[in-house]
Amino acid sequence: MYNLIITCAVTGAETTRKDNPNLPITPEEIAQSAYEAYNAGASILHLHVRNNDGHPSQDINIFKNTIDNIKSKCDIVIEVSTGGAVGMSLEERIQPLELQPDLASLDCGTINFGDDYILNTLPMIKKAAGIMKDYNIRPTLECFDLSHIDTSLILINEGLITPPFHYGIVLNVPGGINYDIDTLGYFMRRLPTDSFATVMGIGGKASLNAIFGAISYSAFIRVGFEDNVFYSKGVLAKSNAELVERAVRIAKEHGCHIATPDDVRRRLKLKER
Ligand code: KMH
Ligand code: ZN
Repeated sequence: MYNLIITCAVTGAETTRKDNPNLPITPEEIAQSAYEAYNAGASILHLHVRNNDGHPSQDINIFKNTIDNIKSKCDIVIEVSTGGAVGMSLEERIQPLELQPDLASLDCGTINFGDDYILNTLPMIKKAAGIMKDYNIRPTLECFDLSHIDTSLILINEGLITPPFHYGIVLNVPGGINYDIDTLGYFMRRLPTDSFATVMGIGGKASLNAIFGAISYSAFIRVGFEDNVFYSKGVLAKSNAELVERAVRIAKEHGCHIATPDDVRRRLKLKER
């Protein structure tokens, strides 16, 4: 059975304390939540940060403070978000790349995002990919739609992205493409050979279904408050770690091994630290 990588997205940009009062917001809270998720079995942290009033921010100093805090606790692989929050400019979103993290999300296209939208034109995507290449940061190619996979192929053909390719398949964003196993299968079949893929279902039901779907395709899992704040229907999750613990239980029942951060570094060929 395969070695399964679990990413935890502990905060996100759009989730609020109204959605779940246990949402970590300050650098200290985010670091503590990341540490608990790591102890539960997460080997990658997908990182967004907030400013003092809880609003999403891509401020490099807040990222640095948070990353330093996390690194003092554990060696979880850090994937900074360059998606940021809806409405942010590309320049604002790419600030944390200067910290040269292990991984960064690279959103591969434009799509509805609830009542809003996320904007990623081809020139914007190429610019972010070029900076990641210069800094030797492995992108997680976040695809919210099938067309985004085709866009990633353009980047690959132009040499902006080199193997091994790590995809993030994001299904069930409101206004986007719904999660179901057939749809996931279609996405998986469209990936370049020898790609790695992490599957994310947005919302309680899709998030849980996506765990089973990912395992059935020998893919990786992402859980956390960015994607889903519920443990079960109408029941809020107590912590990000609780969601990771459940993913670990399901994966182990299937016979999977749970990847460590060093496994991730080796398999995704991340730069030497
Ligand atoms: N917050 C969304 C607008 C990413 O991190 O790359 C974008 C997002 C994706 O969360
Ligand atoms: Zn994100």
